[in-house]
Amino acid sequence: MSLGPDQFTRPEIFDFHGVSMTHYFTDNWENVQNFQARPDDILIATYPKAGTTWVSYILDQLYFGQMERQTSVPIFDRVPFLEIILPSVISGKDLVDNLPTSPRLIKTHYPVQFVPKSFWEQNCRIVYVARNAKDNMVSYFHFERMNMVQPEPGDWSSYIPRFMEGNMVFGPWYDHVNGWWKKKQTYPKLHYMFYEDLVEDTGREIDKLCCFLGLSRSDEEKRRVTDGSHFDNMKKDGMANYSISPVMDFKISPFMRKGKVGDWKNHFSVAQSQLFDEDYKKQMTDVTLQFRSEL
Ligand code: PPS
Repeated sequence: MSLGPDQFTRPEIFDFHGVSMTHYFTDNWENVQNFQARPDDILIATYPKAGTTWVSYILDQLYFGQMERQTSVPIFDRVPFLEIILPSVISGKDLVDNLPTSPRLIKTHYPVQFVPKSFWEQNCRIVYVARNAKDNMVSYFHFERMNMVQPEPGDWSSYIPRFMEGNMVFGPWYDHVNGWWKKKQTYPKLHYMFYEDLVEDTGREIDKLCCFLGLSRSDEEKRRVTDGSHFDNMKKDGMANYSISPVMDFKISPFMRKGKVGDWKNHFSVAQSQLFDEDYKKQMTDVTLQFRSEL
């Protein structure tokens, strides 16, 4: 019998070294902390729902675009999720260890302080993607509705305070984006990018990525990656749209949902938005880190 969403149990959130987590991302903690990075590994780090899959797809295309793997291996196996461990499924860490590619592209949602030390020791390149809080929250809400290994999200009005309090898997959005932003000041091999910039001009952001990664690609090649990674194309791509993930129920919501900046306006009431903004100002005091919630 093949695995499906019914076979998984929604987890409880608990405090883990000061961060809200679920056991699907902590059960393999020791092994993950002892992970041996290689100097050419590339870590793609994000708060959940900030554009991980999009940037994974772009990097995978830039490095391995013309290979047969792209049409036969799902993105979550090409760019494994380091800390995930689900029953009856190979762990993310073992998937990374078995990757045939070089460089290895590795996904994580860890806050910066959880990253295994060998990434720092090996001076690996890291791409961090951040997304404005309101759209990030909306996307997370719909994701928790359809993903059976996430906690039950409840209704929207109770979800907003939960997000503001940081009682989310992988902890508060605020700490995550700030923690990685601070790291950038002392770790030069970290490229910090924004989902909104990618939506505004994907080609420009791909140029910046190539520069950071030391990749020279022809204009034609970069155009192919820009067009190929368009939301509509990725949504149709069975290897990129998560349609074969065993834990997601697409009858509730698709993984590739809207891909827009500003969808929060369809979810927040005026009063909810005002309350959120007031709290945001208190939590986000570093003026050097600015997000755009509309374009
Ligand atoms: S996850 O589960 O944390 O890895 O999810 P993640 O990939 O970080 O985020 C999913 C959201 O990113 C949107 N997405 C895109 N937007 C624009 N263009 C492209 N190509 C693209 N690919 C993924 C996806 O639709 C989710 O956002 P929402 O707002 O829910 O649509």
